[in-house]
Amino acid sequence: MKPDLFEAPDYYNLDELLTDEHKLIRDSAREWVKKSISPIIEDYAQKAKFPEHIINELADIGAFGPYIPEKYGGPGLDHISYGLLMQEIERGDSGIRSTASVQSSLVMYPIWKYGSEEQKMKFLPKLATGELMGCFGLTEPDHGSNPGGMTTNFKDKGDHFLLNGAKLWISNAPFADIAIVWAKNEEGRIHGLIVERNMEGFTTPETHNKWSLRASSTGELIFNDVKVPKENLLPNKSGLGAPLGCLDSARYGIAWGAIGAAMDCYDTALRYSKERVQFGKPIGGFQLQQKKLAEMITEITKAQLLAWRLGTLKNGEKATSAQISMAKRNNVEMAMKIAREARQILGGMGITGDYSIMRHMMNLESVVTYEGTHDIHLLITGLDITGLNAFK
Ligand code: TGC
Ligand code: FAD
Repeated sequence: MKPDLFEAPDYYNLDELLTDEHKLIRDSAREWVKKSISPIIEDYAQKAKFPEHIINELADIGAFGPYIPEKYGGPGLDHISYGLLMQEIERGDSGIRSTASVQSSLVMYPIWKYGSEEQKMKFLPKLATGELMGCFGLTEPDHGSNPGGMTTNFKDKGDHFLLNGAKLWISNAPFADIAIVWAKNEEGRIHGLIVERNMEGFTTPETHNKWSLRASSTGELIFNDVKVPKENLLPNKSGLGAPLGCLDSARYGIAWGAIGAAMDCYDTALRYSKERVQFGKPIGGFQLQQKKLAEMITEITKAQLLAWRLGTLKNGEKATSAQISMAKRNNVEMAMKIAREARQILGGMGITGDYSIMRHMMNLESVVTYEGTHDIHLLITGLDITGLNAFK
């Protein structure tokens, strides 16, 4: 892959809206991506391997549970900081951002929000340092967009629960030490359970043959009469709203992350358009290429404003689930369109691994599907503005 010459676009001087602390966190993550991700990511993606050696470094830049309070080992940052971290990491690769999102929003968040004090003290500090890695099992083979139909279940056996079922498409599953698993009790009520790697009857086969998110490790979670100690049930929230609450936090991170992927594609295409000469002049001098680039920077700027405003709402605990859905949906689609257009500006070179664009383009096919598909988020907005539920 070519040297990483990334320069972040900031057309509306949005840096002025950030505090010194935000900029420090953002800039150190940006430097880390240049130093530790850009030189290796193409190779790992080609080999379809997750670079496990970066886990400690992700912890060092504060990417695991950025908003978790210091009492539990987190850095206690605000939501703009969390967003900026996701943006910078996804500028490197969506799969690496996935690992950070899952650890933060889908593993640490439910333990922090729904766990007992003992569970928080036992797991959160080790998750913050990467000593423990986690995954989140909601999706099942027959229940993706409709997780409320899940069939994974647990029965009360007196001194423990007995867990049976299967989860599919689980990021980090093949190497995770713990899994936050959503399952129904005998009354059909959804609860979260902390399932640990060494529990008998629990296996995590890896999912192969992905053309997208190749540097992220994806797998299944299979539960065959797994004995889960009762103290591993998350006691403070149940029902579908519990996992969906975690998704709000992860979707928020994706709304920022997608901007990172888009910025990288735009920056690469802009630089290439000024260097590549055809018909005696740089291709960036042709109106058709300028139209593409001008529309890209316009869409990136709009997405940045949306994410920043959502971050301020989130900091004030005022962001609604529907507002988060809108930002996830808009910003991922924006990034997909920019990746496709940027790829064309590079002509044939755009399909090679010498540049990051094709990898971003393929990754975004997962990002538009997971954490609620593009269509599901549209229906969430539709429900919010009409009051009419298209799901039922
Ligand atoms: P519905 O009847 O609407 O709601 C059930 C209960 O949940 C509450 N609720 C929420 N709570 C918090 N946050 C949200 N976003 C919420 N949305 C709904 C709701 O108020 C209700 O509470 P209560 O107390 O009345 O019971 O549920 P529904 O069955 O009609 O489904 C609604 C729908 C379709 C929007 C929802 O199921 C959905 O979002 N589906 C998409 C599934 C999804 O996003 N899966 C993601 C899996 S995890 C993943 O992809 C990780 S990728 C990781 C990576 O980054 O690598
Ligand atoms: P389906 O739900 O079968 O949807 C298929 C199509 O039908 C979609 O286009 C959808 O929009 C459309 N559709 C569905 N319902 C409706 C409707 N009511 N109206 C209109 N259209 C509809 N899950 C986890 O739990 N944990 C993870 O860590 C995780 N990581 C993932 C990593 C990757 C790489 C991928 C690809 C997925 C991951 N997922 C994870 C699963 C992801 O959340 C699901 O793929 C997603 O929710 C969609 O479910 P599905 O694939 O079963 O598609």
